[in-house]
Amino acid sequence: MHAQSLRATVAEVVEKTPVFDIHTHLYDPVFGDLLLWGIDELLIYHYLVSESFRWMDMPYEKFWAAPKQQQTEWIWNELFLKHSPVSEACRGVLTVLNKLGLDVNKRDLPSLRKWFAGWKPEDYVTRCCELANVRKIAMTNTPFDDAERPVWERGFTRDPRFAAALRFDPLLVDWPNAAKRLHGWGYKVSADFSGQTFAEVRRFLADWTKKIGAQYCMVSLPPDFEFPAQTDAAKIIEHAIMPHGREHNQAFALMIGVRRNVNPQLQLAGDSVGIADVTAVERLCAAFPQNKFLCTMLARENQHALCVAARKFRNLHIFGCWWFMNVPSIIEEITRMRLELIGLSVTPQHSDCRVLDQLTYKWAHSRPIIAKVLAEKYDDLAATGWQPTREEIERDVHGLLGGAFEEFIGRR
Ligand code: FIX
Ligand code: ZN
Repeated sequence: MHAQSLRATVAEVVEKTPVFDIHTHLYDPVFGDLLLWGIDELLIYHYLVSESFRWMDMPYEKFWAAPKQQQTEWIWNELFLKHSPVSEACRGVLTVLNKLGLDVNKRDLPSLRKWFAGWKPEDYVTRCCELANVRKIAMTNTPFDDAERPVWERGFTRDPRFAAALRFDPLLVDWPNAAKRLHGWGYKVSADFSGQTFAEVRRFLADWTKKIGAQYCMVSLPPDFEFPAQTDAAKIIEHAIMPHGREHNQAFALMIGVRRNVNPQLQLAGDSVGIADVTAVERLCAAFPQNKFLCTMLARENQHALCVAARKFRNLHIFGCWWFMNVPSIIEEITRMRLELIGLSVTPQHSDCRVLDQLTYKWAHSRPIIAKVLAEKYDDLAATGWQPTREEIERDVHGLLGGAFEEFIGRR
């Protein structure tokens, strides 16, 4: 294949290959208001909240006390009307509107609102999945959420496009309170780990894995996460999550490096980043070779060491350019490095969408970067005389966009 047509083929295959988006905060429409969508939700995305406060001098309390439509008007004014919306998160809103066929140049928020008001959520899921070419969406499902838990407890017919992932941050970052909640739900646990505690945490994990059909379980952790250690988190991992993972052949996803609430005034937008210790991940992988780990890290400084860790441990699958890593310059750099270090045994991206519509922009922005980096790599191979066939390109891209992840979590 000529270099020009190789690049065009890779770009086309990456566009046309449906994605399994392995980590989002989206919900099956049966969860009602938990599934966020539409122009006001797009504007009040926490990425935009923190960017708008860089310009606004109103007290935080005034912002939070206002109705949502007032908040989004303030954000729209600051980030779209008073300054050009060049940040990645602002550009994302415009990409969404553009892909939906709306004229962004009118800068007309009221008419955008009217347009969105005409949709039914179920139909809109279909539209967004079509536009983003997404075949499956992993939710983030936590029994600790009082709005979510009752829906699972009632039971419902699942929308097959949504996969479940069992999320349990409180178990590892706030064990004393998590223990109280588990106790309240009938699990015989004690805050001091005495008696049946670990067996009962395992029973909790098994019950919820079964109830929601969890494809994997997951946690986000601060940068000071250590393993091994004399911490609640390390004990629960060793004595409950690891045996649970082996028994149910369930991978454990670690998202490491978030410093929650560094500015509480910003609420959900107030979290920051810290450099973590990748050796904790290596030690987990070494101590539990029969367990499978998925991992993404928040600090740019950790990306190289994490990739090296994946070279050393086949039970580690790295994924995504998480949150502050999810900007084009860094996605390109990290994706290139990953392909150079571990080839195609990686899931380069997840969307982390909180608002359904964002599927469109997150994938529209990432796909061309993945295609560019991959085409460069094939070009380098072509220079040796190795020409990838179209079938090989399709196979490789399917792997990068969710296939390698499915193979990893399915492996025994
Ligand atoms: O912990 C997480 O899953 C994070 O992705 C979120 O908490 C975060 O707020 C986010 O939306 C990042 O993209
Ligand atoms: Zn997330």
